[in-house]
Amino acid sequence: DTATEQATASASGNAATEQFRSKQRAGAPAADTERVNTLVSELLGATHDIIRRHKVTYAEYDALKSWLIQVGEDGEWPLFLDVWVEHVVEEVANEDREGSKGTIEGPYYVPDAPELPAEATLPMREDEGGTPLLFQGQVRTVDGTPLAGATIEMWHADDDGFYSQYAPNLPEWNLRGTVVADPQGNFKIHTVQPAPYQIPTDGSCGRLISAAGWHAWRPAHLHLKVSAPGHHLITTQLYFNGGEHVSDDIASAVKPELILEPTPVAAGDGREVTYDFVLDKA
Ligand code: MBD
Ligand code: FE
Repeated sequence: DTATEQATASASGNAATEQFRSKQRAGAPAADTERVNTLVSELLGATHDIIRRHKVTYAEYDALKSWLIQVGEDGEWPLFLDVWVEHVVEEVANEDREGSKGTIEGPYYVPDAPELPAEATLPMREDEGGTPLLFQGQVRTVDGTPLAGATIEMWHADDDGFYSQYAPNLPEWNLRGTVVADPQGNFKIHTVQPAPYQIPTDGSCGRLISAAGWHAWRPAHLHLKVSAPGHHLITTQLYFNGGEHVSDDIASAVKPELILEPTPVAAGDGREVTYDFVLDKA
């Protein structure tokens, strides 16, 4: 009975694993023996140092082994890696960019969301919960030239903290869209404010979080990919000033440049905010 189906760690984890596999088939780099030797040797060396320094026991070694096996069974490798590792990969990948700051993609991006005009409402349910939010801005080059026809892909959790295609009973493209900016690079996206996101507590990542005494929360966030021909795509997330967990994101993906300060709209309910994107030349 789908009406009573629950969001589980293994359902969302295995969906993220499948999504990752279909993306990866398109573009895995060839192995570079020298590089693999260096990186894997250093990773193993760091592990050996930790074992010696902390006198890791067989019981702890076996606990690690069974946890690693279970991460795969839960499909939670994308979640684990994107929460605890991706932020440093993103930092290194984008350290020379001059344009807008980006941050991690996370495990819940789906390509080819429905294309929408420059002023649009993201696909949502008739009774979609959450404070209405108008997110508007302009896409420009580093020297200030508007980027006509730039695309702004946006995806985010709903007012219950769930992502379409990773939780049951949501329309396929709920709160996901590809907005095409107008000839001046402008866009206006009507959506609803997402809720903070709690990492599934019933899977392997949840077990790690409770075993280590951490919390499982990410601040409320909008995910975006902004691109234009001849320019570097920016993958980013935007947060809400004063929101819970903005200063202690479990995924370490908040930067000061990524915090929005929406204001109440003059007429009607809801809030609005303007945020511009500056893209580097490719
Ligand atoms: C998310 O929604 C997310 O954006 C990241 C990075 C990790 C887990 C869930
Ligand atoms: Fe997210």
